[in-house]
Amino acid sequence: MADYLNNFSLEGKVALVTGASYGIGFAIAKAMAGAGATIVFNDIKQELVDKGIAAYKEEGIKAHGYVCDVTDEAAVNAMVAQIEAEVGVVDILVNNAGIIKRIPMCEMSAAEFRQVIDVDLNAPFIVSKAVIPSMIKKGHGKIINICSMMSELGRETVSAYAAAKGGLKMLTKNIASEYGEYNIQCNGIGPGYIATPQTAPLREIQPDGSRHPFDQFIVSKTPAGRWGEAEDLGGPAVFLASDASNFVNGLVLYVDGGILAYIGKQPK
Ligand code: NAP
Ligand code: GCO
Ligand code: CA
Repeated sequence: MADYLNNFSLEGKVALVTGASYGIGFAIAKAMAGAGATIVFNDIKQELVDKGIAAYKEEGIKAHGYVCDVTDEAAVNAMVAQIEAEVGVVDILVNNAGIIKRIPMCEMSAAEFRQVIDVDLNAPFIVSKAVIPSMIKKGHGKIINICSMMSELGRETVSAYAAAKGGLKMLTKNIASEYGEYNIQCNGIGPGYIATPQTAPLREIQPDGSRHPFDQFIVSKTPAGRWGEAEDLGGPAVFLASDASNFVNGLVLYVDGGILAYIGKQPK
């Protein structure tokens, strides 16, 4: 039994998790470190990279942090070259960095729409393009794109984000199609509603002390009856980063407590 678990080991592998100073990226990186991976992460600001390195250290993880805006192709290429020189070739890429703007579509400017597409869709293209050549040379690679419920469903005010995450689902399938022959597997993880800074506005306690209406709505839409924790994504990420998933390619694995399977609880 124990021997079989070696298929889930990430010993000797270098994992780059973008935007992983905190939140989902941090939790995924922590799980991958627990499976033996060397962790590399980036963030836009040095202060956040420093905070991230300290947070990883507190978890007993010696992470390598780089300042890089993932939408800047030149900066990404320079960062990947630096990682290869200082840490090693990237075996596992997690395209995690992302933003959301919650604005009614007809009130959203084209610039705001483009900004979300830039971070949530263009950047995964840029970073994947930067690491694939070395993965081909090395004879293996894993790319995990952090998709969303909005890769499948829409809702008011998140048009740019849904368009980006829907596109990211198809970019995942296309990378899988185009590079599968080089033993590169590209899959997605579609988190449900996870308690991180990104969703904090949806969970704010109301002035009367009640829970945010959206908070109550999501709990009613989730069979698990709770928000996800970032740590809920660690196991699925380790699976998709390991040899245990070498014949899984082009999948988006939804880690949503059952939201996509459920029509929702009848209001009382
Ligand atoms: P978060 O708390 O807002 O963290 C996002 C991270 O990405 C931050 O470290 C942020 O750094 C970084 N980032 C943003 N833009 C960047 C850029 N241009 N270059 C480099 N780093 C950048 O979000 P999260 O909840 O952890 O979400 C992480 C991923 O999961 C995102 O792709 C999100 O869309 C996705 N997701 C989240 C949920 C959820 O319910 N939370 C569900 C499904 C999918 P700064 O702080 O410097 O901006
Ligand atoms: C929102 C939320 C969602 C989550 C996530 C769900 O405003 O609806 O932020 O988009 O972040 O993407 O999977
Ligand atoms: Ca942020």
